[in-house]
Amino acid sequence: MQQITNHLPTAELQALDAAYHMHPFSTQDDLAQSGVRIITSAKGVMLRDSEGEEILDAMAGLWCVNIGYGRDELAEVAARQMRELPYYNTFFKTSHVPVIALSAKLAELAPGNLNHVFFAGSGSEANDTNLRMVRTYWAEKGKPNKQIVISRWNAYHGSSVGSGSLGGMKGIHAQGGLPIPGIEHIDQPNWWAEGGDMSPEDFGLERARQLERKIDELGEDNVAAFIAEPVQGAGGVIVAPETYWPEVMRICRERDILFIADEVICGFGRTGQWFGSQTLDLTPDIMTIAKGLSSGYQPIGGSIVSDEIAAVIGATEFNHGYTYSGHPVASAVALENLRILEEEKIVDRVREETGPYLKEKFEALVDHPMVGEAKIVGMMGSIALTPDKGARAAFAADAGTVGYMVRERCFANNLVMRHVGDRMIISPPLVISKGEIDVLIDRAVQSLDEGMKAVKDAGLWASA
Ligand code: PXG
Repeated sequence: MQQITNHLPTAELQALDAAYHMHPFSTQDDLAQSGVRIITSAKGVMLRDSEGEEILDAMAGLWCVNIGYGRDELAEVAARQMRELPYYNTFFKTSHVPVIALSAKLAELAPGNLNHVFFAGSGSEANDTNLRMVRTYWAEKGKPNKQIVISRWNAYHGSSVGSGSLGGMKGIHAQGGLPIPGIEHIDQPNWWAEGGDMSPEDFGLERARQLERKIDELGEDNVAAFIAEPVQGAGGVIVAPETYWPEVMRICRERDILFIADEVICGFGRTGQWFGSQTLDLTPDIMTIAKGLSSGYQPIGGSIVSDEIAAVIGATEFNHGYTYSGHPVASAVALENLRILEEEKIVDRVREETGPYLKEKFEALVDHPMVGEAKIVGMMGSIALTPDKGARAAFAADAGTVGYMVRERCFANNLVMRHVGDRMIISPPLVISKGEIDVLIDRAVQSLDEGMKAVKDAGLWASA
């Protein structure tokens, strides 16, 4: 077989990719037609492709490369750990130093009484753990009927059978017989798209109280937990109105419902604190973690659980775990990533310096004629595209048509800024400098200008 290396022409790599590689969340046939962009290396916030183009990655990979690309320290830790102990399991009365050290560090960083970590290989796996853990918790407490988990439409919690069911993405539910039983969804706090004539404050309360109504409808004795992202990520960076979370917290406490904060995106500095729950003043019983835990350098996820849950689960045999739970190389790399985030004060810088700088520039995008609202928390932000700001109108074209056109302009202008429907989203590496933020915003404005022209030229500048 031929050697496949960086030196092959792009077209050949694209053809081999189309022939043999199946892409996640993609239409293979379309990709084979258009050809994929081949990323060959990366440093800091910049990607390089097989044509030698430099691309500003305003998505930190898939919301995960918090410390930026190319940190040798992580490579060295991985190599050292692979030589010393590349693998051992933690199932049968054994443990190892990297997983012990990482668990202790996470207990120190996590707020309140969240002091115990169950590891997984990804966010999806961790949410599958959570589903089984909360149900087991209530069964062990003598309340075996408390089994239903409430989630939100347009939430993303993963794409395995369990986590895809927990999520509220209709496209995921439509394939493979999801959702599984025992999961209920309520509406999301997306004021721009769904708030109608209500003020954001009233709408936030109304959406929170849907949780209360749903619990009453199902019966408090049948509900185990509520799961939510502090800021919805994959759903389009939806920031809830300020009234929403205090009300949700009140309801969870009063109704004796566990709260799972899915921190897979919000965790590890993304919102300007170690966890989104701290930024939004939430008190979870479990936090799901992945992505920024290792800055994507190794696949690792997990659940940080409260003293109370750990005590109840600890009294029985929990028949759950993954071959790679607490993988030594992934654990060592995650620990080194946390050291860098902490010692280089990257989270503090997001909160106090670069985050506010980005916020000012990003929110000013609302002055663009095609941008209706701009929302940003720390380093995750989104803008809503609209043909009519005053009316908060959606485009008449199918949702995502216009967003895709703007995304294509971003791609052409060497900026990775994604679209979710007709919202444009960013989530750059947390190490992005002020100068790089300027480049990001310049390229975004240019792409919006070009995108708006393309939308008008295509006759799509019309309200739904
Ligand atoms: N929870 C949240 C909040 C996530 O964002 C997961 C769980 C699942 O993690 P794993 O590691 O199993 O992928 C995620 C993942 C997108 C996109 O298009 C977002 C994610 C994954 C894939 C695509 O924005 N988030």
